[in-house]
Amino acid sequence: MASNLKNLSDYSSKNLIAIQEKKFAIVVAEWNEEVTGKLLEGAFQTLVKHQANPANIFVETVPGSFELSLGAQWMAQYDYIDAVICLGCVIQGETRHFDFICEAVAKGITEVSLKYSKPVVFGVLTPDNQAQALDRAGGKYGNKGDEAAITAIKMLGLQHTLSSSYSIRS
Ligand code: RBF
Repeated sequence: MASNLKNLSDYSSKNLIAIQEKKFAIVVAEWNEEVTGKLLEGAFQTLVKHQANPANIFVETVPGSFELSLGAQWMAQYDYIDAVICLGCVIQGETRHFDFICEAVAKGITEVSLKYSKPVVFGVLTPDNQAQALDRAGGKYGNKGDEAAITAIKMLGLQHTLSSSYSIRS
């Protein structure tokens, strides 16, 4: 579904768990800071709204979205980090940079997630222009940062459900 048909800040309660004890890393790109700052605000506030302790949310910045994968890896490698949320905004330009960055970061984030077997969330906007980006960073289509935080919580919820239902069967 295209994001102009969905409000990114709406979500169901499925797999939402208590996250008081969970530790999160948020890695945020400095490029398009006026957008990524709003994504960060949304992600942080959503975690806190779901009872995360602000002291358990570790925020680090990387220069651009291309560097999100390595930033995520440097955070995910710590056992105490339960989930990593990557936030960036890559705006379609006139060069092929857009394709290279989007492809690299999508692949890189997936690899980190699988390598450490923990949620590493792709909270990266890939709009055609800045107006579209702002519409999805706390504007009329909600906030991609909220959605990224909810995704992290739901994946931790799923992990919890799976570990409690399958571990007793072996
Ligand atoms: N980083 C982003 O996060 N979003 C962008 O829209 C973005 N556009 C870029 C366009 C050009 C022409 C270049 C050179 C870089 C861009 N970057 C962008 C930065 C990129 O993610 C990375 O930090 C740099 O390419 C590293 O040198």
